[in-house]
Amino acid sequence: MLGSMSDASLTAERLLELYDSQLGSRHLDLAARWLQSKGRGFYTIGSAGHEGNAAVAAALRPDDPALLHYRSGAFFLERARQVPGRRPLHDVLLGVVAAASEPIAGGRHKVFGSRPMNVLPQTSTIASHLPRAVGVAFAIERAARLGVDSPWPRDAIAVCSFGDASANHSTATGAINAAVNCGYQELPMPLLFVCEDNGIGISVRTPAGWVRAAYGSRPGLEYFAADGCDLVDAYDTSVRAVEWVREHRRPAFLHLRTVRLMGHAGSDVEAAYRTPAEIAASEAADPLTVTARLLAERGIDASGLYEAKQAEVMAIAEEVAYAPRLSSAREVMAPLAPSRPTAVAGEAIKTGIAGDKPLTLAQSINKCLGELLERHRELLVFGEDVGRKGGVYGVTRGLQKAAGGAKVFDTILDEQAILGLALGTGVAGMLPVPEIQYLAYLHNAADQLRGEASTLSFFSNGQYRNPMVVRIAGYAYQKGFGGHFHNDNAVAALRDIPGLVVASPSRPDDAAGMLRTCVAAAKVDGRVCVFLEPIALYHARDLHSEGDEGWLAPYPGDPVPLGRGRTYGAGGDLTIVTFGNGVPMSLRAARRLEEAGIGARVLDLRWLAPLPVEDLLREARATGRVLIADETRRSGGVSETVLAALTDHGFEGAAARVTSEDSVIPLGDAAYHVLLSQDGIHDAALKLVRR
Ligand SMILES: Cc1ncc(C[n+]2csc(CCOP(=O)(O)OP(=O)(O)O)c2C)c(N)n1
Ligand SMILES: [Mg+2]
Repeated sequence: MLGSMSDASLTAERLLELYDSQLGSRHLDLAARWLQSKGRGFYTIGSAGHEGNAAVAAALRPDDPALLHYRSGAFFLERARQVPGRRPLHDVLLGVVAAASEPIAGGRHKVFGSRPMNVLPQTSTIASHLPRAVGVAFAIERAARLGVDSPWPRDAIAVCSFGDASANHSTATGAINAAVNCGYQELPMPLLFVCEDNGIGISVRTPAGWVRAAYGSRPGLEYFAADGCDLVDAYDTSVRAVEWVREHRRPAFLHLRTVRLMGHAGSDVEAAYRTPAEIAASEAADPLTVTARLLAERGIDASGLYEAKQAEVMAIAEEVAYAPRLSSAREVMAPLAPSRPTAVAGEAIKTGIAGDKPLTLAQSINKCLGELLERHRELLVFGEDVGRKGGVYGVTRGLQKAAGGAKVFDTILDEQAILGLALGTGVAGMLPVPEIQYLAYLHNAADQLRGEASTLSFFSNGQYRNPMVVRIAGYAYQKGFGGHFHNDNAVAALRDIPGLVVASPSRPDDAAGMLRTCVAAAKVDGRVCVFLEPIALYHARDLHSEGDEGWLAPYPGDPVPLGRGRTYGAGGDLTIVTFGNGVPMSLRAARRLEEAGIGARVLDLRWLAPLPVEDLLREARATGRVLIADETRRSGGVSETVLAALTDHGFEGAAARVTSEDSVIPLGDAAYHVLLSQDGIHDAALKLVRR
């Protein structure tokens, strides 16, 4: 046992305090089950057997940001002890009964979280918080270096905890790899990974010794191991691990061996998959009994403490059982998509002086990023190949040189890590603008947007936010560079994420104006924005004929308001509703229709979320005929939402759609068999007008 380190060992007073946290945690578990039995509680995953994590909290400082495993009751109570004015027993039980007055999630979920305690709430997707934890650890030093106000001091360290089964998840292994890689590059990465190893994940045993075998001797990851049932060992080892990370600014792995008591959750019948002997062995190692024994060995009288804590917790459980819950959809959804359009417009206007030199889409975005980097000290641009190379398509060319490697940098090839970096730097007060190299490669990391980024304000009732603008090069029609992965036109996975802003610029001037609005919405309202850049239009110059330079535009002075479309022409026979590559195709189709005496106007939606419904209805009603020209797929694509918006708002005219097929995009010219085409738009328009 390592408890012999005299300066680290617990005093009698501290031992009693930690025991108090352990007891509180155990009784919270029991009270949660009691509340459920009374029909008042909704959450019974407990911390029983893991109460040794109180020692980890005791070894840390309350300004060390923590992202916690769901068995962190004792950690939470112990940290609350270090922060004045907390009522953690109340708060946890308010969470269990989904009370609207619960201070972090406001009744939206039972999470361990608290802004004053620097505990960031987690979703129940195991390990999904680890990429963010890497980002938080990265941000601690980067914010200080750039002079950005961050919630955490420069000598803080980040901690994240997770279970033994979760340690196998690719999200966990990816995050640990990202942290080790940073350390290897000698970038500060003060992150303590805490694996609470109870030997099982629901019913599946972790092979004996596996966690140590996997993480015990990894170069660049300092390994510490302790008996999590023995408070003194857990504390002394935690102190060593925390001190090591704080001093070296490198990642470490604390392997805390625990037991799991009372099953996975209240509903779990352990006897179905564990022998009575196994269950008995866990109970014999109960950390509460072990601490009581430690106290007795030191001659400290702890009798009656268990019962006293039980009475305290049960009284609170009775008190909160009927606390009011969220009472309307409006109340539930309030933190999802904060929107202060005037403030956003005010912020967006501050960048950008109109230019007169015609630019391509790529040049316009590049210029805009340069200005935004100059204006915002906290803005970061990162991703694969964005730094030295300046992007696969040159969109970030020259930015690293101008803004410096601390603000514009290449990352490892891991989209999950890229988004994790955005999540962590975002909560730390920075303004991340990560790039995902191709739309197809967002999908392997989409949970970081869906499960993490877009839920943080929901599960923290707006107290935490992770502003970001994720630039994604996407859509099809690339000439000479074919195949599905570089021509992905699937946006369904983005369209239904609550609160997510999806920008889809087509023209160079709109792109800059929209990017400025996205960055302003991220800064002002903490919004999560996806900025879909049509690769095939990056370097387009012409619209109708070679050399007409119809797709160049001067740099704009004004930003584009969120959720507002752009109308081309005033034709009275039909309205073509489109976006992205569909815009120039529709404009060319409209010209042909005009030659045949048919007047078409073209509405570029510009924003796929929030959809510009007002503009859509106005332009639809102006002609009474709508053709949706949609380069995404027929199923799950944008046309579905446009049709639904027309129906929902009582549009009584004719509506039709022409889309890409429900197909994966093949290599070479075969792609054009399945993609929306200019001729297809033209023919569908004729058909609609002649209906
Ligand atoms: C990504 C994901 N897959 C599946 C689940 C369902 N699930 C919840 S907890 C759990 C087991 C986790 O075991 P471990 O990491 O050892 O933590 P423990 O519960 O033992 O503390 C599973 C499979 C989940 N929450 N997230
Ligand atoms: Mg486990």
